[in-house]
Amino acid sequence: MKVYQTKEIRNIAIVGGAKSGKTTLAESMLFEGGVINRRGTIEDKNTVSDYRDIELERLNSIYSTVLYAEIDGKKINMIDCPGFDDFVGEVIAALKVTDTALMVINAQNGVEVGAEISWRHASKAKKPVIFAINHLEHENSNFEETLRQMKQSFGGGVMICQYPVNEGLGFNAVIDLLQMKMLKFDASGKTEVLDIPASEKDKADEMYAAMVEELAANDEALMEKFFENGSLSEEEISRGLKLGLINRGVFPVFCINGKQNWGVRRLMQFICNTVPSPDEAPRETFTDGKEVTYNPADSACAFVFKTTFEPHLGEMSFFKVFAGEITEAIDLVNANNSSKERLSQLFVVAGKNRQKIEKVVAGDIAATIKLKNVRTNHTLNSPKNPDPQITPIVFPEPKITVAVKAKNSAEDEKLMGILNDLAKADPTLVVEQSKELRQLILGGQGELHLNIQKWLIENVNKIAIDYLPPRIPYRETITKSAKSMYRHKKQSGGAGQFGEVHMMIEPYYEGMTPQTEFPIRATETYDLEWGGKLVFNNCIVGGAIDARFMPAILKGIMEKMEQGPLTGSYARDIVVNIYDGKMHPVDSNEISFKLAGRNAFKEAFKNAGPKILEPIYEVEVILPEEKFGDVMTDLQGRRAIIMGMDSEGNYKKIIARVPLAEMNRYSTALSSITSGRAMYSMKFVEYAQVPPDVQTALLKAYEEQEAED
Ligand SMILES: Nc1nc2c(ncn2[C@@H]2O[C@H](COP(=O)(O)OP(=O)(O)O)[C@@H](O)[C@H]2O)c(=O)[nH]1
Ligand SMILES: [Mg+2]
Repeated sequence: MKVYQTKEIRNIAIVGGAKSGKTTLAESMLFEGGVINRRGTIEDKNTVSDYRDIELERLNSIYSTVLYAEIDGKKINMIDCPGFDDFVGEVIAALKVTDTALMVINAQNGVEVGAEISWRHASKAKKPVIFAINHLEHENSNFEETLRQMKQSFGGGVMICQYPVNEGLGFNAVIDLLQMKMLKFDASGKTEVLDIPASEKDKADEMYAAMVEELAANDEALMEKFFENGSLSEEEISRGLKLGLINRGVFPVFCINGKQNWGVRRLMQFICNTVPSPDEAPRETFTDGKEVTYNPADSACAFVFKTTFEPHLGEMSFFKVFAGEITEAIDLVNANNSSKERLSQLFVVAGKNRQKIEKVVAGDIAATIKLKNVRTNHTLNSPKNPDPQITPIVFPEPKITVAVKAKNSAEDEKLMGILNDLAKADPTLVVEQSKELRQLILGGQGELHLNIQKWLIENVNKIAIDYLPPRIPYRETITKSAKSMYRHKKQSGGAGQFGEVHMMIEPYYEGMTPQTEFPIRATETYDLEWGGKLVFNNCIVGGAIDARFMPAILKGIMEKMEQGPLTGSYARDIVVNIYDGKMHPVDSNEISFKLAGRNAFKEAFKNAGPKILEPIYEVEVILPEEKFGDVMTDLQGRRAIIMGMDSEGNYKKIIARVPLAEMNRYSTALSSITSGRAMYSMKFVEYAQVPPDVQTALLKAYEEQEAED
């Protein structure tokens, strides 16, 4: 393959709702781009993009696939993205390294939630967007309505560049306003370029005028020309489109049929001629705020956006070159961990097909294998300029967690290794061996996301596993003050043990006034690892307990804080005042005071109005308006407190505070209520007391569990 220069490269993320036709369009683009000489289909399980076992099994893209096509002296790098929200991490990573999003919209369904989601991410990444409308040959396809929804969801910049002539059954022609020609397609995938027929002339003229005016409105210089001449030249239109794309004022719309390969070459030509090359598009930045250069003469800088494990090859890293050139056998430094790397082999990749290449220049996308110490989000630099880091991709936090267990516990360790590899390839998976919950926790973006991992672990790695609900990280605290005393005494043969502690405990809160019943001689405040505080006051007068025993008393209390008296959960937000006690001249020692401290604390805790606290999350749900009532009812059944509501286009937003214990399987419930048209995110906000009935149930469950153990 020839070495493409920055200006000859286009990087496109193919995004949109699940099943809209992205992978099928990519297949036709590969065919037109000379990568394959026969087009596969989803149904025949032979597309280049959906080649992994799990994708063939499900007839769906699960991972993004890096592809390329060569056409008209240009190279189009494409990343075909999955459409389900569960795999949104792949979309976010793809948008990071591509310069334009190509969104596929199914004219039967209009704007689907997957399109809304991709739009949001493209907007966040400030990427130009072009639209390809397909499925126009169906009886119930509706171009006008689809367009109306697009304008409503994506704004007035949505601009028709092509419209269908004979939409519905028998569809085979579009008017191309940029060429002012009719494109007629036939079953073999051939395209005839014809003059616009008389019957379409008026409509085409009118739409053309509207398009030109919109373009002019997007740029002052063009507006002047437009007023001068009453129209724009072809060259001015092209310039206007490019400008409009770059400043996200114009979002051109094309018509395609990926399955029949209709309109695909034309779309690719538009991409070659008008879509910005990497150096023309909005620029990515380094962590210090500087923009990337794309200068091939600068020292090399590449950013890894995707890591996969390929059969027979091992770990594969996909990267975009942000400056300089990357050649085979180049030495690089990892800016994130200073490790030295040598690139052994360099590939351009189209799905499972790879082609070796000697060199790629700034703006291009390529892959390499067997790097030593590189993960997604790392920047690799020439040793001449080793430090700059590209701002990392921000992956979403997990929305759903499960506890994972190997059916055969002998395989637990192996399972941990596999999970870590999965998380390396998919940064939206989070694996944690939780000491607190005593479970191996896997977090992901939704039930489908986690089920896919289960399938992989069971079918590829051959380990049978169970998913269990994760335990809830409850906390314990007190609501009023209480006193206690405990004497630890053991005098049966040998050295004895003696320690007596009197304490008063009180609830801690920010800005509280210290108690005045006992003089506080020394105070220590501990920020607890699990949140909240412990304040430890030494109020001993007259040497009732030696200062040297204080740390032992504190240790005893800490032990009980770590395994709270009510349910064994962490305790928090407590002030302990040690105000009296007794020592024995011979038998007192640290262990005695530790035990006395622990037991006194346990006693006092019981009488101090103890309460169980549960984690509360702020949940943001975006849902179609007509499902508002159902979603609210479901939330109320989850002890939710509604904090706010809002409208976004056809969508409503609900913000609620919900106990984590009630969020189990929420993604599934929400998906079934809204037919998959809603999305949600959640983040921890605070700990709050559980209602009395919940507390009673938790205490009972703990007692039963203790009895069992
Ligand atoms: N009739 C028709 N079917 C299409 C078209 N594009 C895709 N399909 C079919 O729609 C389904 C989903 O396509 P796919 O490419 O997997 O969609 P993706 O999930 O967006 O990648 C498959 O059954 C395709 O064969 C099209 O332009 N016309
Ligand atoms: Mg797909």
